[in-house]
Amino acid sequence: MATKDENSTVLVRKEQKQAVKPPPMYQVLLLNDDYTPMEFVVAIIQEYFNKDRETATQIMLRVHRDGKGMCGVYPKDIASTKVELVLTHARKAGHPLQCVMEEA
Ligand code: TYC
Repeated sequence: MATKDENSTVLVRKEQKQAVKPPPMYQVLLLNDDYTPMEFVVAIIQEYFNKDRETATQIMLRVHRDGKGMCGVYPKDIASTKVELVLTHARKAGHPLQCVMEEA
């Protein structure tokens, strides 16, 4: 924005630095356990993380092998809603599946 001082000199304000950072993003992870059926985990990944069956199977197998695996990256409120939906679904079905979020 341009203004004038008392001598009519045109003063041009320096461009302000961007003050607003993009919101932090959160990874949603599934954790392995010995009891939740593989097929149930695949269905969960398909339903809540919009993956096709093949991708969901790969993610499930990674969790099974490595102990945890990433299902997606989202803004905080969406990540936390997904965690809650997954946990509610798993508990209703009687499975101990664990789902957590961490800053990406
Ligand atoms: N380990 C489980 C089994 O052998 C399968 C499993 C995979 C469980 C991923 C949880 O997040 C998980 N039935």
